Amino acid sequence: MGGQLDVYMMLRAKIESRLAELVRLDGPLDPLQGSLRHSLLAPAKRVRAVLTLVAARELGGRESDALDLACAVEMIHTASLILDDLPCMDNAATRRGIPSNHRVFGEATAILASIGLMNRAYGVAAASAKLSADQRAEAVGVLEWSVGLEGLVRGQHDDLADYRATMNEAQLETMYAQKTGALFAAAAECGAIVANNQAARPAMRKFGLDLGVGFQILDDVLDAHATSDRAGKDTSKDSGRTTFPSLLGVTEAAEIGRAKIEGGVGAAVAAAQAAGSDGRLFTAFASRLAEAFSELMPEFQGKLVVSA
Ligand code: GRG
Repeated sequence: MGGQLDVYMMLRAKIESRLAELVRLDGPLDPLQGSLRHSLLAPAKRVRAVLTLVAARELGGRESDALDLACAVEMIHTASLILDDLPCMDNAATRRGIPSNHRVFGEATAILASIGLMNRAYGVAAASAKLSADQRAEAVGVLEWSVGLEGLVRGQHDDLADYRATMNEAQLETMYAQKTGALFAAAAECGAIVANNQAARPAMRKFGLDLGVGFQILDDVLDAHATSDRAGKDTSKDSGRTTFPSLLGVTEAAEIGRAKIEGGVGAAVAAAQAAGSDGRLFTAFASRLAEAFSELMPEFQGKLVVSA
């Protein structure tokens, strides 16, 4: 978050410590528990969960009230990464700088850990003690939308389908909005729910979708451009697939990703201002999201700047 990097790190630390509490062991560490922890507690940016906290704060709520929903979002994201890495999907060897889940624990345990994590996420959201029953029900509904047939599951399906090879830019963008944007959208909308700010929900959904699409495009640039060591996960997985970099080249794709992220900021800032805050954390969050890619790809240094 630019000069507010420390704010980002502080929020991330709160999320990581609450995640560890939420999956604390009651009994011995068995392979299933080990598998779940392997992915959830591995080093990660936690961007979606931080977005939930930022949105709650900017829209008139309290970060502390949003912490469990933020952790639920992160659990769903982690569950999706475990599945994404499986041999039947991306067949990735590395994730979050360590071996992918199934390479350590086997496919069956990895799948079960992913389902366990997703199930735990809904449980955590439904039991979020700082929220009213209505808020909890709304949050669970938003999370369900983001995972479901208009969200991650649909996007991932279309990503793997044969017809991906002939997708044009608009179709790719729809698929990215589902596979990646929907969870960002749910993360931001959960912040509005925590803040009891119904009016801000459409703006948060749009903000999240734009952030997610831009983030996914930049992630494709990273896949095409960076080494696995730098990215902390397998790269060149998109080789031979239709992506923004394959259609437009990495430079133009990176600019479209940056612009998409920037495009969502105005409405988010306006929603924050309507709630009596200045919206600066939204701008800082979006610029950090884009700038994180230039840390991994120094050749884009100074080219992924986002402003309000
Ligand atoms: C049932 C939860 C569930 C999912 C089923 C497998 C699947 C459908 C969806 C996968 C969607 C997917 C992997 C999208 C890619 C999103 C993306 C850009 C991931 C990388 O996110 P970062 O960079 O990673 O935030 P860290 O490791 O920092 O969290």
